[in-house]
Amino acid sequence: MKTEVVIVGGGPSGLLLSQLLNRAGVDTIVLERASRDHVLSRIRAGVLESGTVEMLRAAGVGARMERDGMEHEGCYLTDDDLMVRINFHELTGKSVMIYGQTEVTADLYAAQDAMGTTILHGVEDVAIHDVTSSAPYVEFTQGGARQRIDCAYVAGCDGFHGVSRQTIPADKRREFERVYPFGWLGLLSRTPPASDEIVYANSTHGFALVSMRSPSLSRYYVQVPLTDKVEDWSDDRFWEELSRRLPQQVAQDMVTGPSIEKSIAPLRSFVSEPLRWGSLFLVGDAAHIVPPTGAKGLNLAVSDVFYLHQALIDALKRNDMSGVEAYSDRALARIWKAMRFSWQMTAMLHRFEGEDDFAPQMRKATMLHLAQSETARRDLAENYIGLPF
Ligand code: RFL
Ligand code: PHB
Repeated sequence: MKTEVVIVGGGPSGLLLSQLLNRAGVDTIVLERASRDHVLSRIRAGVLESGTVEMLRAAGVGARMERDGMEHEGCYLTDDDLMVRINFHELTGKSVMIYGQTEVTADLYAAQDAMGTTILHGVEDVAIHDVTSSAPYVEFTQGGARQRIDCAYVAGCDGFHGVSRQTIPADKRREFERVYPFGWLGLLSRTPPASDEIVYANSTHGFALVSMRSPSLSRYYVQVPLTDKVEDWSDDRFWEELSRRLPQQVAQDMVTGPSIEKSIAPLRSFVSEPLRWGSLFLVGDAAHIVPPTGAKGLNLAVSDVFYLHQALIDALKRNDMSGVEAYSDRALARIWKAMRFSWQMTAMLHRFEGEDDFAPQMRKATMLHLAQSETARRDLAENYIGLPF
């Protein structure tokens, strides 16, 4: 086989890149290890920055999001019973969209089907070859047969555990990592959300989050020790712990119900540099991970795709290599700012096991400062709604 760009990974990064490139007349093949149903069943992000919303519209996949997404003009941060509203709209003129990653992915698959692009599922043992030569190629196994695709470029959109990052020689890579000593236990339930806006709750019992997917579908999280297993958490235990951590005026409106999904995700900050190795580019979770506290994971994947799709179109259609050469530095500059924000939000809102008495006082003081200073709220809002691309 032959194509212009092989895209390894059919998650949100890979699908959006394929969508944008094909619309510009660039030929791609997406290689995805899992089945489409599996990709669509992973419950993950829920908050889209305004720049992400614009990108999805520009990619021609905005219609269902416009109809079913929920535009939020603010969110709450709380410390025990103190609630601080961050009014994004007033502070920045912008808002965020609540629309699940599963829906974004479903819209992208539908658009790709309509365009007739090539997405191969169930591929195994992807190997990326000769990306520092003028003739790169990718091999993989599908249905027991080894296959080869010759191409001009390879986009590594295969997530944190993918093969793309490992293709860059270890002595040419630099990795930066911070692992947090807790995880998030998430629960999805067919109940009306306890708040009409997202609530990031800091409490003496640890962090909790109120989020949603629709007016009748709630998504909640509680901070848990890394040693906890999902089986340790009955639905009853989850609801009890959640209401202990939320301000009384939020907890009192909470409607409980059976869980549809429950899972634990560890929290980590991770960046691998550079993002380019010859004709191979790393995109999204393949290159970086943020703790979910700032809602930046999916949004960063989209900004990487923004820089890369322009770079590849310029290279393939206009023979202009400037975007390809600048990709790593341009994307990393934005990535590190989102890393900082996600790390800061995580430190501001979580209880760290074994911490001293000073730490909760710092969190409380940060929250009081936010309550009293419009400058502090504007800074948070500007980062939350998303820094410019
Ligand atoms: P993805 O979504 O991981 O997609 C990568 C795709 O590549 C496939 N793949 C391979 N395909 C072929 N060959 C291989 N060797 C392959 N290895 C992997 C995988 O099957 C998969 O389909 O990365 P992408 O596209 O960069 O998208 C990034 C986002 O998914 C991610 O940043 C966010 O979901 C992060 N994230 C969250 N972000 C938020 O903003 N808010 C959240 O609440 C939130 N919750 C989460 C999350 C990530 C989680 N993970 C990765 C464990 C919760 C979880 C559990
Ligand atoms: C979610 O709705 O899943 C969600 C919302 C905000 C976050 C993280 C996750 O910061």
